Amino acid sequence: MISKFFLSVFIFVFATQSTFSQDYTPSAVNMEARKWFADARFGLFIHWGAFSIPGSGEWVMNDRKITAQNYAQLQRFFNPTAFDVTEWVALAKRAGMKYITLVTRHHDGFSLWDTKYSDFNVMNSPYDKDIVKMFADECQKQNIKLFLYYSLLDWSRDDYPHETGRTGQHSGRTGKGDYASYLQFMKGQLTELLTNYGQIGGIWFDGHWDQTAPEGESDRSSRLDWKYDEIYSLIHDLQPQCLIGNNHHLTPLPGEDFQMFERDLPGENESGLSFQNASDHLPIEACQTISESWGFNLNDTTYKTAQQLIQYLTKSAALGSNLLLNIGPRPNGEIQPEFKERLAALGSWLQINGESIYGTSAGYLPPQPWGCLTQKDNKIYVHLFNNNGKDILLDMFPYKKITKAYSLKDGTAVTVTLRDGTAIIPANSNQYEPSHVIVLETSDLILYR
Ligand code: H79
Repeated sequence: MISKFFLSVFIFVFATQSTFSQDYTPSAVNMEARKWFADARFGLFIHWGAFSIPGSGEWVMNDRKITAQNYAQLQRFFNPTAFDVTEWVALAKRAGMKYITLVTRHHDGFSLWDTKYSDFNVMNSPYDKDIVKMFADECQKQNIKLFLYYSLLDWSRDDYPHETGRTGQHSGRTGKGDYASYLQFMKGQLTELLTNYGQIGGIWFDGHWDQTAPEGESDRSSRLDWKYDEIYSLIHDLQPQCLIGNNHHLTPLPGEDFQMFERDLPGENESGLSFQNASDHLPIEACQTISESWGFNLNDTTYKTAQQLIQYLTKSAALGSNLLLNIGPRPNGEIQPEFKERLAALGSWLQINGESIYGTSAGYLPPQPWGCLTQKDNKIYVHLFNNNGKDILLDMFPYKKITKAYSLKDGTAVTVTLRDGTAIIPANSNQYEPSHVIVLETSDLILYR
């Protein structure tokens, strides 16, 4: 259990900051930030930038084989006149989200802030405003943490080792890749991001897989030595509380503070990308889209229902994971009404049922066909998705007694019996509505796992 783990670690770990992540000992503030993060459970992912303009998703440059030179034209069109940072941040707040993870530079290389290390940035667009700064200020005002997505892969720069890259092969780059130079560039940009925008909740790296061996080769290791120890110690030296995660689909490496899964919950591999085991000691975050695509896509009109998303959030928590839910706003700065509606529904549900999500740990049983469990202190939260008119059986119930049982939304008592170590919640003749939460208050722990 994460909470138990933190408690024990807090006792033994002091603020020792190692220079190299190989022998990384997280600082006390970093441990505190991990605890905050694991309790937060729900964040907003924002994929937005120059790639939003063509309306074909954030991989458009690669997918349509656009050269870096031609793609650079998008900088002249980036002018999101309808963008209202106050409204975007408020939308996340109303949805019950505790943090925002903003794409600051995706694989196309367009930087959303005032950076001196690349001309391909928002200040050279007609919009001419530092979007990271706008988010940093507004997130502080509305008391929500800001995390920054940062791509390790770059389809536009010559010095990125594109010769060994699996993607971006139609960028028309003729200059030779030079990782020493590219690493300097990334360090410069990360230093800006961690110096000019106040406290940053975390850095979310992506793109490692671009340098891995092709499908079919058993060696999944990187062809490139990314020198993560240098990157990670720079970040932790600048902001020790800043959490580092890397979407490399591997077991977490030294220096990383959380583990992420893309379009999968821990233990699943529906995306075909999630081969890694879930960490038993780091906070975990699953990221997922509301529609199909991450970045704005005109063809993408299939939205998951509010009910599916509520249940995905619940299942994430039941597996001990956060959910980072994505929106890919329109190029003009509008957010699709379909996204807004779903976020509002999640917010309304959390208003009533938030206690069963925030600060909880995984259920003692894994998710079941009827729903799943989360736990906190002496409470077990039973999330009913669909019991199909059948009794709910909680086998190997870890407590001797159930002192109280009730519906979370209105406190109505629920009859639950405990027989031979199985708690039985009888099928309700009125059939519970989807995502109904029943609280079981317990005493006398039998086993804790
Ligand atoms: O930012 C979003 C995506 O753009 C980015 N991560 C999320 C959060 C992302 N998209 N795809 N991926 C990460 C991984 C993609 C891997 C693959 Fe491939 C691309 C599988 C097949 C093509 C490169 C080539 C890696 C394996 C083969």
